[in-house]
Parts: sequence; C-alpha cells; structure tokens
Amino acid sequence: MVAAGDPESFFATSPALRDASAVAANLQEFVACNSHVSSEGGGRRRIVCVTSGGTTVPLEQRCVRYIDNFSSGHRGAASTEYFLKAGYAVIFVHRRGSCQPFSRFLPDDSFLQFFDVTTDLKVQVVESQATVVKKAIGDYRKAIEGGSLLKLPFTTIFEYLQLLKMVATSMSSVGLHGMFYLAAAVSDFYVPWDSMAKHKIQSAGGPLDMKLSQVPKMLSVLRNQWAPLAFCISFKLETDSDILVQKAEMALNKYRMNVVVANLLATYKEEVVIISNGKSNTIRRCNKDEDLEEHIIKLLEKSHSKYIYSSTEGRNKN
Ligand code: PAZ
Repeated sequence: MVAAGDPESFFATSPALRDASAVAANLQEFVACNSHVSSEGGGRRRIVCVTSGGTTVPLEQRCVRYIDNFSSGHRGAASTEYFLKAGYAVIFVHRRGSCQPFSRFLPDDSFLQFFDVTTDLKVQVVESQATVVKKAIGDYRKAIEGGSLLKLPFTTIFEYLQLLKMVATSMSSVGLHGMFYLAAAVSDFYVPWDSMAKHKIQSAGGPLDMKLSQVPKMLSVLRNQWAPLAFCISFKLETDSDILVQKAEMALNKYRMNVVVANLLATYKEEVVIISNGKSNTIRRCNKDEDLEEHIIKLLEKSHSKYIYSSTEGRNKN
C-alpha cells in the first residue's frame, strides 16, 4: 500500500508510462533545439510547460469506471497560443480529447458545420469560416513545423505526474528561462495501483465502500528537485470566494511558487486574481470576444523577464 503523500512510492508503484522512451527522446530533442540564443538578439529562447485539462482516477486496473476532474482544457489551449505568439517554445501536456490550441473555436456539437460539398463533390470550408480556418491552419503548422510546439497527452493521474516529472527534469538545463504554467485540474485523491481492483468492480456485493489516498503534493518536488530555477505558476480553483485568496497565498508560500493564478468556478472565464510576492492583481476581460488568457500571458511574460533579470543580476553580484 502506498504511504499517502509520498512521491517516491507513488512513482515506484504507478503503471509504467506507455512509450516512455520515445517521449523522453522527443523531449530531449525539443529542449535541445529550443535552448539556443535567439538570432534576433532577444537573448536565450524561453520554454514553457503548459499543463491543461483534468486528470482521471481509475477505479479498476482494467478500467471501466473512473473519477474525473472538471476542466475543458480551454485555458491551457488558449494560453499555449499566446505563449507561442510571445516567442516561447511550448510543451503542451494535455488531457486526451480536451481543447487544443488553434482549434478551440471549432463548434462543440459538430465541426461538420464548417464544411460544404460542392456540386462537383469536392469538400470545402464554408465561406463564412474560411478566414478563421486559414489563419488557424497557418498558425498551427508554423508552430508544429517550426518545432515550437510539442504535444504530450495524458488521461490518468499516473500518466500526468510521470509526464510532469519527465518534462521538468528535461527542462532543468533551461534554468531560469524555463516556465511551468500549471493550469491542469489535478486529482487530489486516488486509488493506488497496487490496492486497485484488477477487474470490473461487481455490484452484487452491495454498496461500494472505497477509501481514496491523497495524491502526493508534487509542486514541492517540482520546485525543490526537478526544476529549482524555473519560473513556476500554479492555479488555484475554488467555489467559495471567501477562501480563494487565502488558499492561493498559502500555495504561493508553501510551494514557493513565483505566481499563483486564483479563480472561482462561477467566474473563471471572466476574471482571475494573479498573486505574487504579497501583491494581487485582478484581471477581467472586457467582452466575450476577448481571451482573458491574452492578458494573463502578457503579464506573466513581463514577470518572467523581471525574474530572469533579477536572478542574473543577483548572481553577477555574488
Ligand atoms: O480547462 P478550463 O478552461 O475549463 O478550466 C481552467 C481551470 C479552471 C481548470 C484552471 O484555470 C484552474 O484553475 N486550474 C487548477 C484547478 C485546481 O485548482 O486544481
């Protein structure tokens, strides 16, 4: 049985990540290709790991049922677009099937609304959507073919934390120029793999009585061991406005985050509170056509620059 909150036993008992060696090779190549000094004189290229979407907690090893976590992945996908625009290389660690950068504008019910069949039986994008689709394809190809965007999918809490560890250790060489933007909704409780039912849980045995263990707090490990120099931003989602800022400040201090972005379930698309160093700054979007993430990323990019500058200054003085 895994001791609650112990990161090492969590990893030792988790099912191995599929294709781990291919993921490690892709990561190594991505980081190496993007850790160069910019030819445009902008200094060293920055790399951000954006996490996005919710993790699942399987209830059976041959999983039929699972506990899920709220999150569409919209915030992570939109933020990825703005980080790319700001010149960052992005490692997009996302829930399979969640919102993706450059295609988040597609309609939820049917993307077939975007297409028409012509009289000579060719498929084409409807005229009203042509401009937006052309731009999205262009931006997406530029990011992928230019080697600025690496997408790594997860579903379960086991996959997510193993990926986060791999990304963080691969990015340790990037030092101050690395950023973690942890927008994923990560499960707080889980069933350890070695105490999980192997087969589908049967209902004949009556009500299900199940004890969940606490997921180890990996933010401390990220900050202290995996990527100690990186600029770290975590998110805090609450439903009770009376505790939001207090909980966000606690996370900032306890895990030594550089910034915590606090948001409420009822208003998270409209506003967030950015908390850092005893300062708090509320950002609101002015209208529904605007992306709140554009404002968040602008602010974080500036804070990251200051962080790099002040850390480098500090080192030069010593
Ligand atoms: O993915 P989404 O756009 O639907 O939601 C984003 C969010 C609310 C999950 C994110 O802003 C957030 O707060 N993430 C951290 C959640 C948590 O406290 O676990």
